[in-house]
Amino acid sequence: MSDDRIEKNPYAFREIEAKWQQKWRESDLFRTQDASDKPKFYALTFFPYPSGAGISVGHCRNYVPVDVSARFKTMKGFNVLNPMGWDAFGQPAENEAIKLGRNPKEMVPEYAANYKRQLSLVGNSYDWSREIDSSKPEYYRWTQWFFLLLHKQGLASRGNTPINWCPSCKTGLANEEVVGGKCWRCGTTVEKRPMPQWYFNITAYADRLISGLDTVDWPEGIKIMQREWIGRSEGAEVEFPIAVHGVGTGDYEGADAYDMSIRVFTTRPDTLWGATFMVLAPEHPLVDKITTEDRREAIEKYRADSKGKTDIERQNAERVKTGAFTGGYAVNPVNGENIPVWIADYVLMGYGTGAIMAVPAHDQRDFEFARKFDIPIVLVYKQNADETEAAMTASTPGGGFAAIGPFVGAPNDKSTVSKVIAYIEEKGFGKGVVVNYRLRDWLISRQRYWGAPIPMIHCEVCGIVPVPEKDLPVLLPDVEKYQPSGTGESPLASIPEFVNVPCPVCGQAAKRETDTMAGFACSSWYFLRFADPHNSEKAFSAASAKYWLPVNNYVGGAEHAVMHLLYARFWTKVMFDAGLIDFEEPFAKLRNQGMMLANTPGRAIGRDETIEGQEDAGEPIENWKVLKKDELADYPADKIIYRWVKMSKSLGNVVTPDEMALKFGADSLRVYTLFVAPFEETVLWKDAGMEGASRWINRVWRLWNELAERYDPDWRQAADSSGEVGEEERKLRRKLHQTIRKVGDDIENFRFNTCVAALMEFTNSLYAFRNGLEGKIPTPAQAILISEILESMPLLLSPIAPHIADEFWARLGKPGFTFMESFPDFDPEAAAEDVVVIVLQINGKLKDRLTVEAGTPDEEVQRLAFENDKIKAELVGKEVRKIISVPGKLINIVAG
Ligand code: ANZ
Ligand code: ZN
Repeated sequence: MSDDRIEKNPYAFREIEAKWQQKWRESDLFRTQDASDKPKFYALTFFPYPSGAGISVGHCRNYVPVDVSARFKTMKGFNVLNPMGWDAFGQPAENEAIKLGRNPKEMVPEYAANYKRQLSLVGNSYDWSREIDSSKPEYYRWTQWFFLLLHKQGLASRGNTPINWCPSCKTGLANEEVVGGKCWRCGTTVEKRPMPQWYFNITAYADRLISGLDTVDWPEGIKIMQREWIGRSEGAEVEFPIAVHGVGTGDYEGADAYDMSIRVFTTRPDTLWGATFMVLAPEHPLVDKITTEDRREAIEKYRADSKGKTDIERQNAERVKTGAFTGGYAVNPVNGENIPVWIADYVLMGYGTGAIMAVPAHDQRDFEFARKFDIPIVLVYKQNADETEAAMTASTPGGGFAAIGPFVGAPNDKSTVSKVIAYIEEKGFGKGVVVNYRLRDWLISRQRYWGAPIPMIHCEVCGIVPVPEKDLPVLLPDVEKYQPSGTGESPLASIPEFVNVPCPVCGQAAKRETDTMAGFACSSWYFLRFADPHNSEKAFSAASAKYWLPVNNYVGGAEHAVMHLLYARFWTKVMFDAGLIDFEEPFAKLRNQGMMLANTPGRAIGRDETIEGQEDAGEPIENWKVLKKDELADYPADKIIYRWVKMSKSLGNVVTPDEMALKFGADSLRVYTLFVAPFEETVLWKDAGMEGASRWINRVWRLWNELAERYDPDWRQAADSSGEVGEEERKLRRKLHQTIRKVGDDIENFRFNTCVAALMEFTNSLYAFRNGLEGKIPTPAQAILISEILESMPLLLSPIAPHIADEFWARLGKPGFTFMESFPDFDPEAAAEDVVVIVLQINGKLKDRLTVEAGTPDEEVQRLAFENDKIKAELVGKEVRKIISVPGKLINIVAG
């Protein structure tokens, strides 16, 4: 196209995008229909906490693809729910409000409005009539209602175990919020504090939380993390009869022949033949009975010493093993041997049965203990035939084959464990059991202001009483000072008007619970509220939940694997059990978007003189200080190090959608976000990529407008009498229909990058075609094809670049919006590649035929020929001497 034409027709994206966004708003285009004969589709992104920083282009990595699939599904004839709302309660909002000296009640709506503006700016098709805010009474009233439901079901209770306390956040934390002993929000080392707290009994659902994972389409990594977090450990309980003090009793006579036995829990019953001693927790009730007189003093002393130690200390693998011998013996049921019974603090009373069989050959703690106290070691599994106990320097938990017992030769794996469990059950030595989960109950109370008040009342007479449902919501009072007190009490405790209430049961003076619920309570059911956001009678109607749920496509970051995603599944199961809903898993399909990193300038602290300017000089992150834009000039360029880090306001490396929409347009930003990498991959933000996307949009704009001069609205009628169809048109039409097919498939499968690539490729083909037309009058068939393409392109582009799509549509003289049109169906005949049939011969005799795409390279055809079943069968035992190939026709294999 001549430059002259470009000048006359530049793509004025700013005006055009603003115009369409306004038209969409005015026509209420994205309002969801509640009742519809269409199949439903529910697309959802983790609802965000609206931070003061607003959204960055990094956030677009989940919002834009979800919007593309929602728009696509709408055009495919689905009734689509694509809502947005605010996870507004919780610490991030409260911390920011404290920092700014603001009231979160005023601050949050402002921030939410900014998010809404930005999300609309990138052209997202949310139904804003369904906007929800978890910090509004009309929402948290139902969060409180769910608390009462959990309480009614016996799943919310006060517990007294020492809690995880973050001294910096000044609140209790759930186990899921403690990462490597530190607070997940602020990184402060978490302490244990004895404080009565509210717990949700999530452990009661442990098995269902595991089995439900088999029914959902989620990334395997997230499923594994959840399974491991729940940590179901299976094993066996085995009975070890206690022998007469200090004296061997000879052959094992069965547990009944003894008046006592020690029951142990083991995950490795297959190592029973190597159990050479037993260990009881010092607190174990049998210790007194077993201990012989000569050992009593030593045992008492050991017990006294271990009293002050915490479980964490006792479990520390680094500690030198300590213990004391009771003087008693037990019988190993599988071989009748007498083995000594010790006490040691590495065995905990609160786990399993508080007693273990010790297998020093295969358990490291037991190994260290045996070496220290000179107790025999017996290998059950040998790594090789020559392995000896004496030469061991550490235990061998895995590998090898059984060298003793009835299963000699069996591998050291789960299959042998199962066999041994069957064996001990048959012999009556014990039974297979599941006794332990790593998962702990979910600590839900927070000593913070900005959350839903826990709707309970403490009465001296009646105990802890739920707030009657009719009195909900328990409103979060306005306060002057809402900073966390650090005393272990929430700021609400200092407001007498809030605290003092009559007991709903006896009417006497009572006190409200002053803790609030963790923000994760709000996000455990919001996906249901979107189905029925304005219901004032219920959290949601049964019919709306039945129609819209479960969520079809759920998108968010992998960091919530064992928090939000586990909690929401738990609440859903509780709701199912309460008969509120008819499904057990809230999110049928989950996808995790990749992060967006920005190349961020900084400098090395302390050693700037030696650093050369380069991308990521490998400087340890703690020696690296981010330079804000206005500081850059203070350092010579070669003293600045660049590294790729997550976009965040605190690092000053945020690129906003606002700037990008202004500079390149929302459609370009969408295209870049989708095209830059596969959806799940981490992405490096590059301005050049943004420019590339914008160039493509402009190319499309110019070409389409040029061709539009030849548009014939009646092309379909003309198509019947189009006359001769040339090779070039046939090829281009094939490309068009292949592109339609690919765009649809790719969006369905979250392959947004290849979807955009296909559109770009089609643009190239179209340019080539157009160049071939230059200076000629198109044939009737060509004119028809051009019109077909002009109509298809806006629809194809619509989910991805909706503004330019609607502009094209309007320029064809069509009313309405592409969003309301059907996504084009591809014509399978037109899309089919040309094929050729290749004759396959051996020694000149026909064996089979092979159908391949025309133009398939010869090596590929030969490869397929050798993979052909008949050819393979015929060639067995023969040597290939020669391959004769006639491209596009025949392959003859000479063999003998
Ligand atoms: C024999 C054995 C042999 C074991 C072997 C392990 C390896 P998880 O997987 O965490 O559930 N155990 C049982 N109760 C205990 C307690 N109260 N305090 C400390 N340790 C205890 O761990 C289960 C294993 O931890 C059990 O299996 C037991 O040691 C130990 F080669 O029994 B095992
Ligand atoms: Zn903290």
